[in-house]
Amino acid sequence: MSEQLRVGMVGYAFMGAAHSTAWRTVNRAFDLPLSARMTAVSGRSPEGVAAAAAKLGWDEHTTDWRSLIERDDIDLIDICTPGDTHAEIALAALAAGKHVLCEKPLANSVAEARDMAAAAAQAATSGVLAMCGFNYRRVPAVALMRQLVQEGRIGTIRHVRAQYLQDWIVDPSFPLVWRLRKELAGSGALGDIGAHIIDLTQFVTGQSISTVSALTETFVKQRPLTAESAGLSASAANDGSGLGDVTVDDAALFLARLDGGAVATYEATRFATGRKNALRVELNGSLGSLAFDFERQNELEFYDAALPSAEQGFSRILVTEADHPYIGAWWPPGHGIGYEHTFTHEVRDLIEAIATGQQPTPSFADALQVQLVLDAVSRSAETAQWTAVEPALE
Ligand code: SOE
Repeated sequence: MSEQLRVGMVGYAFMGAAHSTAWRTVNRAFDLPLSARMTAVSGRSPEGVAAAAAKLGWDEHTTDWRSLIERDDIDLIDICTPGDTHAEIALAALAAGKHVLCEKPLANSVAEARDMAAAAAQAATSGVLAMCGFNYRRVPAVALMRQLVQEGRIGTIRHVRAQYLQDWIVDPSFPLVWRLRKELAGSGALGDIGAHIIDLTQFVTGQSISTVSALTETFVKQRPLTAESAGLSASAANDGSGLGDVTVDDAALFLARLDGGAVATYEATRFATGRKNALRVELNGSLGSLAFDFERQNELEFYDAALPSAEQGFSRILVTEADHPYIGAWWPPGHGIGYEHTFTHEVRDLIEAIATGQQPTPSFADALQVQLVLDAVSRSAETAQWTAVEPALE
């Protein structure tokens, strides 16, 4: 039996369930130097956290996240709470010498993200490691996309076209859940799903966004109040408690320049009726193009302009073969994988990094850079001006 990595998880809703699945399956799929142990989960509701622990497979449960950090038999704190609590929990965990996995976006403000990145850099000097959970980096087709870019297969990247389209709040009677409240979520579509395409495009291109020109819109300005801390599947409130203000964006669109010379368009919206989880990225380079759509996540489109012209055309690579990133751990060729596997791959890479003392990616510094882009987009939308992304180092 390998040495253990004992995990304490804070939060048990959608992301908590996804992370639990990952911790539960990672050692079954991958041979790793450390074996994940689901030691304890915390949450605010005593009944809720007890039920979650039983359902998701945690050994113990508590309503006090600080008690997880105080325990000697926990090595890593996994933060799956709304953004308003990330900084406090992560800073406390790092100060106590616990490794940290923190859901995206890293924080609700640049100031918090800077504090977290500084604390992570400090902790790393004594071998305590932190990672931010941008799970879509670990879709095999996305990892293959990055690999092909790095191998020079599409040459110099000229265009980046990125969209993240959902439709779960199109109905104006959908309640005012935490993701629609700025004090809890930081921002709306921008931080929740725009952050993913910012991270993902920077990851696959190896270029960073330097300037942006943005607009944001809130289409439905008030929604039924809800007592639940529910997420995407919340039902409309009918308790007569009235309407509350939506304080975040429903959609965020921006143009950008990347520091490697590419120009880019980004669109993040929860009002793309009929689009459920359409995270799409297309890259056009001097030697070819690559395109990915999460609604067809086991596929990658590749146009190879190096082929004789009579043979050129977008080809559809089925990313289900043993020599594709991560795939060899799963099913026989051609069978494909799903959303939950991205989280399993994430914790697989995190465990490897911890076991070998390497910095896992995306680091808190990488996630701070995403936060700086989110901030530039918000400022640009407010001022209607092209806006530079602040440097990470002050
Ligand atoms: C809601 O928009 C959400 O759950 C995001 O918070 C996740 O990060 C994304 O993976 C799916 O959609």
